Amino acid sequence: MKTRRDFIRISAVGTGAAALSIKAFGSNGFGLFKSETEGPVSDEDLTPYPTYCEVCFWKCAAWAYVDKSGRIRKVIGNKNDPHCNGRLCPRGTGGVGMVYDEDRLKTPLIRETKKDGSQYFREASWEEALDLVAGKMKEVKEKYGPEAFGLFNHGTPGGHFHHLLRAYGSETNAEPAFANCRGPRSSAYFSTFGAYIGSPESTDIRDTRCLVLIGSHLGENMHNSQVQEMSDAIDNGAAIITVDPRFSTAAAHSSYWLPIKPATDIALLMAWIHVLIYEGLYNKEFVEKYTFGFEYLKEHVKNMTPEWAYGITTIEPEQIRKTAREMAGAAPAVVIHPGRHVVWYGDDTQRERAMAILTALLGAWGKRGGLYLPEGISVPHFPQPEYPEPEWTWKDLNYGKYPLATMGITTELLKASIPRYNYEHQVKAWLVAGTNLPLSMPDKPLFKEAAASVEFIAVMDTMPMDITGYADVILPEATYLERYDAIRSAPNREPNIALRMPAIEPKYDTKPGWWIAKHIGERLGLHDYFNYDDYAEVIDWQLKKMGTSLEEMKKIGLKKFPRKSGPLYLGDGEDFTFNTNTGKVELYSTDFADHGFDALPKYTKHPEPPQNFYRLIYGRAPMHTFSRTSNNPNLSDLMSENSVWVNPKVADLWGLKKGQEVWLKNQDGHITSFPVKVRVTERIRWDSVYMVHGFGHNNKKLSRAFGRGASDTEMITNVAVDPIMGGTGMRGNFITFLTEDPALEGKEVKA
Ligand SMILES: Nc1nc2c(c(=O)[nH]1)N[C@H]1C(S)=C(S)[C@@H](COP(=O)(O)OP(=O)(O)OC[C@H]3O[C@@H](n4cnc5c(=O)[nH]c(N)nc54)[C@H](O)[C@@H]3O)O[C@H]1N2
Ligand SMILES: Nc1nc2c(c(=O)[nH]1)N[C@H]1C(S)=C(S)[C@@H](COP(=O)(O)OP(=O)(O)OC[C@H]3O[C@@H](n4cnc5c(=O)[nH]c(N)nc54)[C@H](O)[C@@H]3O)O[C@H]1N2
Ligand code: SF4
Ligand SMILES: [Mo]
Repeated sequence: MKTRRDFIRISAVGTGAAALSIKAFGSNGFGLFKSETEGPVSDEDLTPYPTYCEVCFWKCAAWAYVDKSGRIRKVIGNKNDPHCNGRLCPRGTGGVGMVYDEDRLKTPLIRETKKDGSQYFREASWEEALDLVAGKMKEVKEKYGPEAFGLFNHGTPGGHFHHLLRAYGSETNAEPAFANCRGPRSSAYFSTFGAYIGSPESTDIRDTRCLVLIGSHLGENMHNSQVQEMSDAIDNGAAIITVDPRFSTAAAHSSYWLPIKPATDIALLMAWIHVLIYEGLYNKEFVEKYTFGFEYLKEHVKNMTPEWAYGITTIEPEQIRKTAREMAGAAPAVVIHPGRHVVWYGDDTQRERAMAILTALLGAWGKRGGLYLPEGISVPHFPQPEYPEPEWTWKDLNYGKYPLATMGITTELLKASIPRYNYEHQVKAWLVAGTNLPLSMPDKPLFKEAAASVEFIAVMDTMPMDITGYADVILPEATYLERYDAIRSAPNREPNIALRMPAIEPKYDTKPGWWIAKHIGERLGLHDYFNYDDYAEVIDWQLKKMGTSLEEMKKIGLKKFPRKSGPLYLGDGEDFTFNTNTGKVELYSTDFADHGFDALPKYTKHPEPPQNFYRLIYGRAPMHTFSRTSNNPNLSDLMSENSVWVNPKVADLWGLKKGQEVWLKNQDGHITSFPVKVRVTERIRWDSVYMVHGFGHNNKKLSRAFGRGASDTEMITNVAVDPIMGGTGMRGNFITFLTEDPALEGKEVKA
């Protein structure tokens, strides 16, 4: 029988220790993967090179071990790294599959049109590809100004292109990882505490007595160190409260599972706040000393009783009281996990505010077992000229609409690319670096229209992902194991940095992102911004300024620095000024009030699925990252397609059998391009269906991923926009089942 612990533990790969017991992951992580077939090799015959993982944004520091023939044999976590503590998740371990995937982009490609109008990509030299991009950048600058050249980016590769565009004169950029991901929590926590929730989140799960997961599906969502800490917290007897309409991995290890009716979380949160206040369970010292607006809040939640919330959430009043008391009993050592992909229903900043308020009432901010006080170290700027000041930026695209957005909004950049939206500022060309927009942007028709509207698209990627199909020129980047990149520096319990250096030479005719950006920059006369021959020079200069060097970092991979900001936690009764309008934790948000938004969160009812339709909810699988790993030879072996989770009652009603292939059709008549297998399970509520995001690829060049499973994104055409920061709420989409191939029936297929 599984123990609670080994189910979610991340493997200590390389030591042969018992691993995460997700079905497909064996006892010796790396042994599962293809390189093992080349025969065993002892560690003495391998050379380790420091890197940090790029399979997801957690960026775990690691060692890539290379054999004498120049082949990477394994990637193992750096044991000093607080992101991973020496253990990589299955995706990080399998990351080497990105290098050896024979479907990789191998050479620059340029779109050509034949006489008959059909189009294809032809192989090109770097000279030609870089000339083409630089030429278009010059042309756009002359015709429309540099601001009209927009950038979509994600992860480390985007950073080099961001630098290029800033030097060129544009700050028109956006990443799906903001408005399609964590944006609402940034605005909510900032307006409450005057501080952002960074990445990794400053959750002190290690020492918590109670962890509250509201949709955060840790264990499937593989935030590496958090999953490890959660496993330890469970062993130490911490209570886990999971709120999820689905019986998630986390729910299976929880003391309480609250199978909430989707879209009603704010009602539950307000009822918890009601219980804490009206049963006198909140932290009075914390509230008195540090907060603003308690009396308003008390009055506001007066009638938001557990009985009121029961009618909305379907969670029994007694469960609501019991879980609130559980939190109060553990306070201040309570983590209300802020979540990460929090764009659900369009009122997400308000839900995040309610979570922040709950944290404050429990006195869990800046406390052991709650949220700790993170500290990072800044990496010095390499000597280069100031960037030119653009005439307009992403901020102007949001202006007057989403006042509390802290970054560019991807849908705004798309709309600004379409003339019929008549934006004052128009986007005419795109650079896309490390983001797969067709699978990550909701409202695919909007994306397609925008892509068809712009004059030029350059895509830098490692794989022939769906986005590359829209490119005029494709720039093949070397994988993270083949290149230098920016120094990783992220806030944590202790400031720390990690180095990424090439473990092997780039395979095929691929180049590192820094090299591509530099050679475009040189062609634009921007040499002063690219005043180095090798990015190693930049890193060495920065490291020396920080009191170390490239030479030292090559040996250690990760370096920690002493804290300068004081202890990890707030002392009892210590004075502290918060960076808000009132200098206090704002239970009542003056910032929201000033902008005409509700200063206190309130529950709003959202549309329900029509008859014969079910709400589409989605999430992660431990062995995949979005759409980027579905073709990875190691990881597709572990999970090659997704399925649609259907409650047995619904399956009965429709006569659906386990493993049967169905097409999904949404409320707007869109049908999935590919069928998906049914998984009949009690683990999902009857009013919803669930899918793992990242499957249903449309590009035939992905030999393993093409047509495997279905894309949740194709079903997300209704977007509930958050008025506060422009987040794209994606869970207000409803699907029904088609049991016959819609193409055979001659029905119109919109995708
Ligand atoms: N393995 C893996 N891990 C990842 C990633 C990955 O691709 N792969 N991606 C990373 C990224 S970028 C992000 S942003 C995070 C996302 O991870 P989270 O922030 O944890 O994800 P969410 O999408 O908010 O939550 C998904 C869960 O919400 C539940 N849910 C759906 N509707 C509701 C609702 O109305 N109420 C409640 N309470 N729950 C609901 C779903 O059943 C599912 O279990 O994961 C990160 N970790
Ligand atoms: N339907 C739906 N949409 C979603 C989500 C969802 O759950 N469902 N999740 C949302 C969330 S939380 C987020 S954060 C976003 C993420 O959305 P994206 O930013 O689009 O993330 P990925 O799918 O990881 O796409 C990464 C792209 O980068 C490429 N890539 C990988 N490594 C490298 C590299 O080293 N160099 C270069 N140049 N390219 C590389 C991959 O091949 C892939 O094309 O999606 C959001 N959209
Ligand atoms: S959590 Fe996994 S995929 Fe993400 S960086 Fe760490 S090892 Fe890589
Ligand atoms: Mo995300």
